Amino acid sequence: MTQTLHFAEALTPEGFQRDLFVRVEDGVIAEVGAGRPQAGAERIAGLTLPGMPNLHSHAFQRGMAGLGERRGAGDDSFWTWREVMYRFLDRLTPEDVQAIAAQAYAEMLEGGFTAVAEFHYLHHDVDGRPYGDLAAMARAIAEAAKETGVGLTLLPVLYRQGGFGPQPPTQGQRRFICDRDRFARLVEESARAIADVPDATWGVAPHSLRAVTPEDLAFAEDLAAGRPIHIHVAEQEKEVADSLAHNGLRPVEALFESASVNARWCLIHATHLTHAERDRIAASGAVAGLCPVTEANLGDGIFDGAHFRERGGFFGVGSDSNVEIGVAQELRMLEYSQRLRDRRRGRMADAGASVGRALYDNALAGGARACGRSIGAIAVGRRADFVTLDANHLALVARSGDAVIDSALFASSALPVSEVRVGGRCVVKNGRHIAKETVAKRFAAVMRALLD
Ligand code: NGQ
Ligand code: ZN
Repeated sequence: MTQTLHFAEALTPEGFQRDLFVRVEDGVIAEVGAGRPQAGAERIAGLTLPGMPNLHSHAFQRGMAGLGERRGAGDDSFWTWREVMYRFLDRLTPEDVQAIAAQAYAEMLEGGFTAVAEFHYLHHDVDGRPYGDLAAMARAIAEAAKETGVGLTLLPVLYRQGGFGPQPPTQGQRRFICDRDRFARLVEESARAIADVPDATWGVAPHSLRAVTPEDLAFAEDLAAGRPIHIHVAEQEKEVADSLAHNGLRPVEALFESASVNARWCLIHATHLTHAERDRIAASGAVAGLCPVTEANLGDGIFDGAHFRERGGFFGVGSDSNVEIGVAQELRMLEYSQRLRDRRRGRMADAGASVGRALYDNALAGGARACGRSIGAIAVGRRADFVTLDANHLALVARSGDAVIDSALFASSALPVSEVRVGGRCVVKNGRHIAKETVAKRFAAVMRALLD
């Protein structure tokens, strides 16, 4: 199918362009150029940006947003939150997961994310035994992506053990566990499950250095065979201490020791790093997968974004626990965390440059790399993923160029989105997802049944 779109203004790799014509063939940008209006071209007002990839999501956690905000009897931490999370996922069926994921993905699209890398570890039935259809849960994710239109990178997670040691899995982790053979089959069947999701792809995700051995890592790298490979790393200080106690290495050191970390890798969180580790990740071409809203919510700590960026490190953002979902929230929290630590402003941009633009451009490049799909720019050969901002939004009045992005990220609680297209298909109109009602109603029914 051919579409011609006429953007009033759009951000291309060459900068902002007015009256930009884009020809889309089967969801992919086939031609970009300024020119005279063409008959049949659909005109799109406002400023259009390339859609943002969301490089890290656990979609089911949208259903427990806010439920981890009750302080426990003792010290409240990431680890006590994790217990609440395990209790929440205990009873979820594939139908529940599909309903919750669809809601999360619709909100992502409304918030400016056009692609998601789903870090998927809830594999098995409530008793810990595999479903008859091994990829039943992966299929639920695929269906949610298909229904909402978000671009999907599915990352089946390899989870072998409860913690360094190895410790046996706890009761709360029984639904995640696979041996290598079963995992290989799961990956194969997950790949089949996404076959009819437009332009979807897959990779693999060893959950963390806590949950796999160095041998498992090598196995996961082989299975990924050139595709994206994601891992949680150095999110919590206790994790760093446990790693040191286990093998004398910090988590990032251990990772570089046992894997060939390169541009295919996405290191989620990477919060607690030495300067040498930070510089090593930057030099490797791996993407730092930052989830600033979740990292704040869980009390993780602050990634050294300012220095990582100065060293040419790739980074992108993810909504992770989905406690709140939106491009503006993540990028703003990333910049603000640096400001609060450094007591300075403009941490994530070069001297004299727009902070919003620098954040947006960097997160596009890092996010696209982490998702392993041809996305992240309005350019020939890329997917036609567009986010159009509402030019009439009060936060954007009388702004132009970079100032629009600055105000959209810093002066509006959420990105002021009017329209979103994924692979050329319009999925958000007037700021609302086209299936919002259906998706929200099903989500509410599932939540009532679960929490009653
Ligand atoms: C997860 N989430 O897998 O959902 C993790 C928590 C863990 C974050 N790290 C569980 N934000 O890391 O063991
Ligand atoms: Zn995570």
